[in-house]
Amino acid sequence: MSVLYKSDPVRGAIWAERFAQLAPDIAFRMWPDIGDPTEIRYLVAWQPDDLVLTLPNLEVVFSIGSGVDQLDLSRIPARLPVVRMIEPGIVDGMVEYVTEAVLAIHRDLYDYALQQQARIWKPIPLRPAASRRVGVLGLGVLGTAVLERLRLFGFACAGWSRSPHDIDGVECFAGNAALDTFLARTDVLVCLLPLTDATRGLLDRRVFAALPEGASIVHAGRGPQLVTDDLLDALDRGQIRSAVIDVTDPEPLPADHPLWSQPRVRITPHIASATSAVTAADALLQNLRRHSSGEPMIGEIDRARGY
Ligand code: NDP
Ligand code: OXD
Repeated sequence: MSVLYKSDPVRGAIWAERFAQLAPDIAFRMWPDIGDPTEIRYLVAWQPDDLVLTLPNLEVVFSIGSGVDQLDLSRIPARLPVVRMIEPGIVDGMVEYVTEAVLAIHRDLYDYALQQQARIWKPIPLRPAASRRVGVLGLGVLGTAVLERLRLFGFACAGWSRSPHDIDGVECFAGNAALDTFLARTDVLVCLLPLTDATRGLLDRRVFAALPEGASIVHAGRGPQLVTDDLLDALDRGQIRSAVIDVTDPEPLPADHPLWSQPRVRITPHIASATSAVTAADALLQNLRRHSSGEPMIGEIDRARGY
């Protein structure tokens, strides 16, 4: 039985070593060295393209990342389960990124950066965290972990998801009918939604208008969820005060894009988090064991929902 890996070769070398140590019975192959295609039962890739169709005995397709929007599910036969990556390294990275972004907004660091450029020494009154309302779009693995950390600072925390959730210390809203109520109580909006037909273009002028005037956003979901022209307009009008943007459409963001020169926007190149080599190899091994013993795998996606 073989696992075929098609992604970053540096991470692949670490995985090969981990497999040799912990699962010497499983052959770990790195694309394009696929050996006998009939031996391959598992494929791990960011974008497998048509490779899936060349492996007659394939049993599972694993995404190397948390999201699966980069996969063309219509080209993966319906009989094959598709599993996304759930591993502690991705969670830790996202918790760090969003916590830093929310704290920077909360402590007025965008205002101080502008004041520094103008050599202005002018304290801004400190607001208690309890008076800052943070709202997270998406209460999945990442959104929940982020809220659990933000709650410890004393922020007034809320979250929005498709189905109802119950998280200690977090006001939970569910479904489209509750979106406006959630937005109206949110000073810092964090997006951690998967990209699906329902979330594409969600961060638009309607959503910005439903937030309190002067709200901020932290976007670490997927670029196509944000309507950039609407954000630029909302920034111009002061409806949105500042934005931390990790994902854009397209990526990389073109050098002449107007977002780059916005004084109250911070852009990072899709680095909010990433699959961490060792913990991800262990998560994959755990899923391979689950699959061979007939247990449900962790992170299997629902094709109908798209995440
Ligand atoms: P999960 O699948 O665990 O959670 C997704 C959440 O979004 C769920 O709470 C789900 O609701 C909610 N959701 C989905 N569709 C809708 C909708 N139409 N309306 C309301 N809520 C919706 O995903 P993760 O938390 O693991 O990851 C989220 C996303 O973060 C990834 O898909 C990826 O796009 C992005 N990401 C970005 C990274 C970066 O570096 N910038 C790194 C890793 C991930 P419900 O609970 O009801 O199903
Ligand atoms: C992911 C990402 O989905 O890095 O894992 O964006």
